[in-house]
Amino acid sequence: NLDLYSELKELIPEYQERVKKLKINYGKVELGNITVDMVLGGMRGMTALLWLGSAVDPEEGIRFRGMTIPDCQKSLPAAKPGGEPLPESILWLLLTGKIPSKEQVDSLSQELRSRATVPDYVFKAIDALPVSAHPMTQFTTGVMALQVQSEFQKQHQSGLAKARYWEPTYEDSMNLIARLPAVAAYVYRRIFKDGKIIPLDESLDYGANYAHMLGFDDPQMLEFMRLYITIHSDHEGGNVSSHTAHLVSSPLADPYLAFAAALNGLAGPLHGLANQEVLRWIRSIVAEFGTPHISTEELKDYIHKTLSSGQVVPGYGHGVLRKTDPRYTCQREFALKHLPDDPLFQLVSKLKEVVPPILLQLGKVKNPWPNVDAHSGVLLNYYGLTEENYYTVLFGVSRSIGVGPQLIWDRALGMPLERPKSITLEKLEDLCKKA
Ligand code: NMX
Ligand code: MLT
Repeated sequence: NLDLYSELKELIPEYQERVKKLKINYGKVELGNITVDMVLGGMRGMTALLWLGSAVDPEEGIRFRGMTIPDCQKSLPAAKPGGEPLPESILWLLLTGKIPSKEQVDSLSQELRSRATVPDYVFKAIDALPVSAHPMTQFTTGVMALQVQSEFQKQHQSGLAKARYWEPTYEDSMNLIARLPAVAAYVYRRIFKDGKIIPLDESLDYGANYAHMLGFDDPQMLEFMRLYITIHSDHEGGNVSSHTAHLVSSPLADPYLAFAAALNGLAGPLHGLANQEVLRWIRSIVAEFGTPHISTEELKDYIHKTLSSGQVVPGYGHGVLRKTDPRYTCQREFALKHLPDDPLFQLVSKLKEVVPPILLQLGKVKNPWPNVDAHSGVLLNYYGLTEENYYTVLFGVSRSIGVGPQLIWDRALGMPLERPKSITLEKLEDLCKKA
């Protein structure tokens, strides 16, 4: 099949059968015990969600449908031979579990461009906010305004049968993914440039078009944007943004409503906003010493100062990972290839040596290694996207490519309303005393 919809339609009965068999034959199989630590510790290590697109191994990091980032770089269609994967490629892979051909990816690029028109009232809704509103607030407002065109909401109100829920979810998810770059680019240009919209270029792929609409056309920046979107797309189901989208869509809130909620979680400084915080922190180091060429001792002092003021070191640590994030590593490889002499890149490299031993000394940090956010800012900054308050919007656009497919599968597999049980403090104490 050249088109994604037909490919998916063929796959759905097979997956439905697999899930049905699991429910009937293995419903009582235990996946682990729930402990007090899990209830009081943010549900770490508790396997409680079905997520098709990707899985995170603590030691190895992300695999997208079983493929590591280097596998994706090797096997997924790119804009040019040996180039970075096209975001359309990862979207196809996440939704179907299959590596697409270049023709399939080109057809998906075309489909996304054909869905990309954003109604004028979306820009007007953003315009109602002060320019000083945070880019994530403006972006999420745009997403809420896009919801006006939800097919799911419309068809559900007209009595759509449950077996067909996935169809308008597909429409909404694809429209959402297709329209986000124009909304996100508008936010950027409104706040930081002249406010004029740069129209979509019919000859460009998804990642390149987003960069182009922001106002960047350097071919290296376009490649970086393709890589950036690909690696930020999905990180299994338990991270705050993906989990939020899954939860909010479970009572049949449409993909726009679910994704806007996800973005609000992404805007938290311990999640997606960390990329903004990293560049702000790096800039504060440079400002303190008046140069990016800082000695190891000076850096150590600065890190201790950050920690003793009660702040976290942004870009370090993770809820699941226990090694350096492979998304950090692939950005480092990109930087080594294209900007090895950039002073901020060199500072980021030095931080990777200096931060982990200090975090380890604290004795409580489970993962002292850098995560995805420790690196992205210096690359964006190098290519001229210097406004760090905008960085989480880039993460948000990318995350739609992981969330959209799962929302479609949630409806195709008839996933129920999510409603875990909670416990009172008294009951918890009572149970513990008896244990
Ligand atoms: N700097 C200082 N302290 C830290 C850090 C850090 N980078 N990472 C963890 N800790 C502390 C943490 O605050 C906690 O302290 P306390 O017991 O006093 O509350 C303790 O170490 C144990 O935390 P962990 O179990 O290691 O980490 P957890 O799973 O709770 O949290 C993060 C994970 C990612 C929230 C945490 O590592 C962090 O705050 N990192 C900095 C922010 C960041 O980079 N976030 C981006 C994550 C990736 N993303 O894009 O979402
Ligand atoms: C993500 O990409 O969502 C972050 O690494 C956070 C996570 O996985 O918990």
